[in-house]
Amino acid sequence: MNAPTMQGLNLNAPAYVKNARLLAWVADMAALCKPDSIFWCDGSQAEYDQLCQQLVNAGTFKKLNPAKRPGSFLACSDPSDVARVEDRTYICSAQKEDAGPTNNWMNPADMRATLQPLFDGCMKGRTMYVVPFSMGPLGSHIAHIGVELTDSAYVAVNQKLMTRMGKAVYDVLGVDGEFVPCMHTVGAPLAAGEKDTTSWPCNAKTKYIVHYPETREIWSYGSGYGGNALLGKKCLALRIASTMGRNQGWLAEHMLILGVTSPEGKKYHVAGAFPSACGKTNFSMLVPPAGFDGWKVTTIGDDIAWIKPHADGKMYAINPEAGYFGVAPGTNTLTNPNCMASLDKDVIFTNVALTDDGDVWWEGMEKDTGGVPDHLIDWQGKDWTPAIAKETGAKAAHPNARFTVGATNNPALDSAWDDPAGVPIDAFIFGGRRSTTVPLVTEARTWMEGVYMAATMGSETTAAAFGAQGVVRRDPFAMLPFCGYNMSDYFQHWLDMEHKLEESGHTLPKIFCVNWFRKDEAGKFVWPGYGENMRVLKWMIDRIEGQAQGADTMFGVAPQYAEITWTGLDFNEAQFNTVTSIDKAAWTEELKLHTAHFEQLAYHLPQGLLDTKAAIEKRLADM
Ligand code: OXD
Ligand code: MN
Repeated sequence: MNAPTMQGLNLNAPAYVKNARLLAWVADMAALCKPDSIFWCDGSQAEYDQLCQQLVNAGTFKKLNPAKRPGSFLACSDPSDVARVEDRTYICSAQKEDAGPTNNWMNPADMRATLQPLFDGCMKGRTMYVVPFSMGPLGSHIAHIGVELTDSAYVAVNQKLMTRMGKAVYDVLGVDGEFVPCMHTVGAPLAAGEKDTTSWPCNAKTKYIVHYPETREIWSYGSGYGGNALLGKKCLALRIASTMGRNQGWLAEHMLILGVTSPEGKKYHVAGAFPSACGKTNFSMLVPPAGFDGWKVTTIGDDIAWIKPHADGKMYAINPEAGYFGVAPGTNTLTNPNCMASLDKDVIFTNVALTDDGDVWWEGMEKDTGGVPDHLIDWQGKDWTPAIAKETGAKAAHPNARFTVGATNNPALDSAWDDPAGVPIDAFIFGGRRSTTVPLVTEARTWMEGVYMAATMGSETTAAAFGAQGVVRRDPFAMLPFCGYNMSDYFQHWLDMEHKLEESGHTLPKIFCVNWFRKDEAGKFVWPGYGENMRVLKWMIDRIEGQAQGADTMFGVAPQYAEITWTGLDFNEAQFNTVTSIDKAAWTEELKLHTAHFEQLAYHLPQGLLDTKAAIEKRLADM
């Protein structure tokens, strides 16, 4: 096919790009955004190296010392562009009720009218990169294709690590295959002859992260950071995919997926939903502690799961991503040795600090090195010393600083991580960050009770999103910022799964609710967390195998002290009671918050959840 041309700009599409709709869309978008040139990414290593060098030349990347961190780079963003912008994120469905009360909404026509002038000429003076990617193993029946048009080379190279990106996608796409069009611009056009005065162009004033679920389009304006810009992740794999899953009978979830293999060689798979920056990456790469000889935990994914019921009676999950975009601060060889090993080479770091010998550093690394460096360049390019930090409180790394790394760097990568069929899920885990109230672990007695636990999950907010931190907000299924449709309809979709699965004789995964973050009266975490979470995972497996009796509580079945494997950990029964206790007064207050939460979600709220709440209230009253 001949490459279409417009306004003197030749599309120059490679001959292997044969999808008519894609070619027409790229031509339309180029006519709208008016880039100086178009670059068709093929996903090769040579191309990655070339773009990284270009980013070094532009000052966006600093090449790290190859003796310390081979193949790795540091980018530091504009201080206004450091996290997802939830208040600028929109679900533009035709009907407001379909976006629901938890999403920002504007009707599609108004939003298109708002965005049109912003995108008109937005790429002037820049290159438009055409980035084809597959979310999920190429050609898997669970996978979907997206194509991102972006004026950010930083986005293109990050997409190479985070997705299956490149030429092979066009083979799957063929002449008339489906793809999700993802438009992205940093929103900083250059006048003729003008050069960038910053190494992180973005639009400090105007940002829009927009989804049209009915037409499956994503339009992102003004930010170059993370989930705002790497559109395969939160925008496609969660917001757009959740609406696709609802229509097609599957689930797109904010969940890690891990494999656990017992010393006898029996393998289990669990999927776990936790709000952003609550340790999903750590949990997915967990190293079993002392006392667990022969147990193995392997990673399938650290952030997102796409889950489909299968004819063999099980739910199968794939990780749509191919890399990790994880929070760096707090990561060290004690909290996550597999992650630290993954970061040895071929990493893009964003907003961490630079050491004097050309390596990276972030808060938490001192636990490995036995102290903090005497001098660093902080994420904003300023000198940083322990004395400055003491005086000003300045962090060397931004609390939401990130690493981007391909999954194949992970020494604990599961052998089935790239299996197009996915892995069968034995249990779902839901967990928030709660310093009080919610016990260490309970198992739902029924699917309905599990959906209730997930639907009412609360969490103290973190730096992953712009805004106040440490405030408890309801984060149902850890999907609050990521559900692409009405949250109550989403609950119903989960409830419908039970019947769909039962009708066809399926085995439902068990559902557990966890909280690693209970604090004592002195404000200290009581549960050691990290690798020690294996003890909780083992109890779950014992429950799956019918080998732990548990104890009935008003909020599910809890472990008895003697049912947890304690070998290698000094954790007495009093401490156990502190993290597992159910306090009547605290739960009376908690249930008031559930009431308020359900009032907000009243439209289409499944009656079964209200009935479950009434049953919990009754059990609480009887306590
Ligand atoms: C993430 C997030 O980046 O949840 O994974 O914010
Ligand atoms: Mn996430």
